[in-house]
Amino acid sequence: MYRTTCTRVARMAGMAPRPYLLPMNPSPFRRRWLAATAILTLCATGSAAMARQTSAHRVFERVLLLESTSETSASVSLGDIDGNRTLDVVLAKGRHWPLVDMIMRNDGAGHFSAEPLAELPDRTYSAALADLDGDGDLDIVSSNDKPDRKLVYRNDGSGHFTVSSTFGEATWNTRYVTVADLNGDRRPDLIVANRSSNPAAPRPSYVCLNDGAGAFPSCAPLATQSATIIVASDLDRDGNTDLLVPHRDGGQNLIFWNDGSGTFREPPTPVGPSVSQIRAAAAADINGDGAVDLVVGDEKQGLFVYLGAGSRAFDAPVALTSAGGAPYAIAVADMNRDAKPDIVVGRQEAVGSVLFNTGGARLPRFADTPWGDGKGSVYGVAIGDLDGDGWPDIAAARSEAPNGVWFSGPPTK
Ligand SMILES: [Ca+2]
Ligand SMILES: [Ca+2]
Ligand SMILES: [Ca+2]
Ligand SMILES: [Ca+2]
Repeated sequence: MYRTTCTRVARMAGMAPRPYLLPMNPSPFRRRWLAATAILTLCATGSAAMARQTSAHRVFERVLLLESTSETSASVSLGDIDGNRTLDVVLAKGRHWPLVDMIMRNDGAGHFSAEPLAELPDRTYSAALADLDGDGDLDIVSSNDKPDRKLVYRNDGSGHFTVSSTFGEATWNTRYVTVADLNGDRRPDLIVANRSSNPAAPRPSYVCLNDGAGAFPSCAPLATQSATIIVASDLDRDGNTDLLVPHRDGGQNLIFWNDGSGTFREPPTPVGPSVSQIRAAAAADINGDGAVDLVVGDEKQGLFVYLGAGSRAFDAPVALTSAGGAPYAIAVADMNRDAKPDIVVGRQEAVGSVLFNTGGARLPRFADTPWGDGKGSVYGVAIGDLDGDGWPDIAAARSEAPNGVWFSGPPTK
């Protein structure tokens, strides 16, 4: 039960749910860092008894800006990079313009010290944390845009990183990378989203399997046109992690079904409107019926849920909020510890939303609590308890505004 709950919460938090992250028999070292992650914080607080005591909504008013400058960041990731049981921050910076990626070490009370991930600036859209080589510490994979190489950084165990290999081609228009064990060997594989805004010149996204030692020597294409996010989740609950590839530039989203070997031979299933412009998406069982649902943020249409209907089918999109501003980032996590997954949204030049899940029946319902100052564009959000009070906080990667953390607090009234 414990493991099932933790796996579900990990999925809700948008974190890789496979055994390398939550092993049945973790090594002592891995057990230590697992204990320090938000996953276990969420798990530990997700019991029904706790839920009854803590169902009030939370507010996100206390802010810590992580930098004084307003640059171009697109992604933030959380994990204990140095094994001291605190959740550290990795900021992917640059987008089209080269910048140095940053690590922010957390003292456990939500105070951060910054250091560069590497000396050289590059055009990084996202950086994902995972133990790629199986030695018990979190490594980093960064999805640089062309013409930069796509990099794998190995952790020495103390949170110092060196480039150990590259993956894919430097010429890819890469916008995002995520990690999941696609072939069941307990090593995380890479899923890489590439963009093309020209329908006449589609660009495939790619799956790059782990060679077992944390390198990714070959990649296989997915038949896609343009993507800036890919969601790895077992969407049909057959035990194999599938891939939702939302369309970024005017086409239809596709789901690629994994046969368990990390290959995707079946024709992909179209889902959602025939015209989509999606930057952000997540998968989780929002309404608690056992079927995985899809949450998508369409730049022009707004925020929607596609409820899972079973048998690899999804219901028509349902709009989630009338709040303005293009949704650029989405995370799903239980923000008020009532055991229902909530939705955190970051927007372009508008305040974000925490959509507290108040539903329980077939159609989901939400209470919209704003967060953020509405400045800049929130390209990435990550959820975890950064100040050690047991409540999940919001870390935001922004462009044209400083990166920051919005801490969870009790309602003021
Ligand atoms: Ca490692
Ligand atoms: Ca599956
Ligand atoms: Ca559902
Ligand atoms: Ca909740």
